[in-house]
Amino acid sequence: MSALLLLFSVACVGDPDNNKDSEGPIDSAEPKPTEACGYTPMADLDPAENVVEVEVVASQFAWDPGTGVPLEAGMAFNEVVPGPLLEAKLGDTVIVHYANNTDMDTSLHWHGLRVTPEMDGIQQMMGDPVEPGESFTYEFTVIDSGFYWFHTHMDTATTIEAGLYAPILLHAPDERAPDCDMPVVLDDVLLDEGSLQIAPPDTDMMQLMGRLGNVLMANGRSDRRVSWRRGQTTLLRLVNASNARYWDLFLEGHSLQIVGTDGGFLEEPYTVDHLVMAPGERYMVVVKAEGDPGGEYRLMNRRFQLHEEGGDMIEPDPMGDGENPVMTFVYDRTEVNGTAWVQPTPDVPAWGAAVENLGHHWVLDEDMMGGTVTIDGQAWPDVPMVDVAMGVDTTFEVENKSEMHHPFHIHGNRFQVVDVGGAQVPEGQGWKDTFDIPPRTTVKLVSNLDNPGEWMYHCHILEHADDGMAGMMTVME
Ligand SMILES: [Cu+2]
Repeated sequence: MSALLLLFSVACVGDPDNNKDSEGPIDSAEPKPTEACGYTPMADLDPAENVVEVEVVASQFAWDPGTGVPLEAGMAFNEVVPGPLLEAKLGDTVIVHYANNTDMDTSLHWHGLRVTPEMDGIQQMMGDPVEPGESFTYEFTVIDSGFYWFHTHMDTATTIEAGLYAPILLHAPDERAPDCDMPVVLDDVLLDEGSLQIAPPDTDMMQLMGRLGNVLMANGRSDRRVSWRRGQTTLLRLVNASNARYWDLFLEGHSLQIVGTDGGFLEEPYTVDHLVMAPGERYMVVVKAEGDPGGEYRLMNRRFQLHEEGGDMIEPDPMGDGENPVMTFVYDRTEVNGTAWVQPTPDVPAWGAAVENLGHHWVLDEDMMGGTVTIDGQAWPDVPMVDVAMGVDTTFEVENKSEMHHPFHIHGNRFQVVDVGGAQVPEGQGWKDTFDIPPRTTVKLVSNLDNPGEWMYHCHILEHADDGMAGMMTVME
C-alpha cells in the first residue's frame, strides 16, 4: 500500500467526518510506470488470412482502477480491463467463442457494427441469455472499418460499471499506420470513499440522473502514463464507456485533429481544442507530438452538465466542477521525424439534409416526479414497435422534451446527423450510431437502412437503458 493511500485510509478511519471533507475525486495510489504507445490485440487462433477467431471469457475479476485496491465486485473479459482488443480488417470473418463465467446472465453486443440480429446480443437479452457457466459462439463478417467496442447488453449499469467492455479496431484497406495507433477506452467508476470498493447499487436519484463516478480511467486505470517522442504522429481511438458521464476533453499544449467518428473516417478532418463525447460515442483523433522533450502533458476532462440549467444543483459531479487529469503523455528526450497523417478513403453518406420520407418521430421525456424516463410516452417493453422499409432514404427525428441530454443509440444500421435543433449539420461528418440529443432539442438523422431485422434503440445512459428507455425497430426487407 502506498504512503498516500495509507494516509487516506488512516484519515478516514480516525475521523469519520473526514469522509465529508474528502468528497471529490479519488487520487491514484502511485503513478504507474510509463508505458509504450500502442496496443496488443487478442490472439487470433485461426491462421487463415481472412478469419479472426478469438476466445473471450467473462468472469468475476478484482481489478485495480489505480487506487491500489482491487475491486471485489469487478468483472472482466479475459481478466483485463478494458477487455482485450479485437482487431480485424474489412472483409474478415470474425468468430468469437464466448464463455460466461460470471454469476450473471450476459450477452455480447458489438456496438456500432452491422452484424445480423441473431449476433447482436439483443435476441439473447430478450429470451435466451448466455447464462452463468454457458458459452456461445458469435460470428459475423466485417463490413465496417473504424473503431468500435463490445460490451454486455444485460444489466448494463452493473456489468459495464464492473468492467465488461472492450475495444474493437477494424482496419480500412488503405489505412497507413501512424507512428502510434492507440485505442483509449474512457470510463469512470463510483467508489465508496472509505473502502474504495464499487459503491452500492444506485439510488432512485442516481437512476434518474445517471451514475457519475469519482475515478476517471483511461484503459482501466486512473494513472496511465504513456511515452511519446517529439515529432511522432499519434492516432488516438477514443470510446466513452461510462455509464452516464459526457466527457469534455482537451490535451494540454496540443490541438486535436478529428479524423473519424462512430462509423469510420471522415471526408474532411477538422481541428478542435476540446472534444465532447457522449456515452457510447467514438472519435478518432490525430495528435502531432509537438511538446517539449522531457515535458509531460495531460489529457484533461472538464465537467459537462447533463442538465443545461441547474445542473450544479440537481446533478452534483463527484469529480467536482473543475478540470481533472485522465492520463499523461510523457515526452522522452529524443525526437523523431514522424510520418505524416494520410486520411484513408472515407465511406461517408451522401445526405446533407433531411429527406422527405419520415421513418419515425421519437419523443424522449422524463417524469421527474414519477422518476421515469420514457420514449414515445412508454417504457420498455411497452414502447410501440417502429416499422420502416429497408433500402429507402429515410429521415428520423428524435425530439428531446426533457431537461437533460440523452445519448441515443440505434443498433444494426448507421446514420448521418443532418440537423440539430434546426441548424443544418455540415456535410461529411461521417456515419454515426450514437447521437447526443440535447435538452429541448430535436435532432434529425438520415439513413438508407441497409441491414434488415429487428433492432434495438435506447438511451446510452445505462441507468436509463436499464430503466426502460429503449424500444425496437423493424427494418423490413
Ligand atoms: Cu437517457
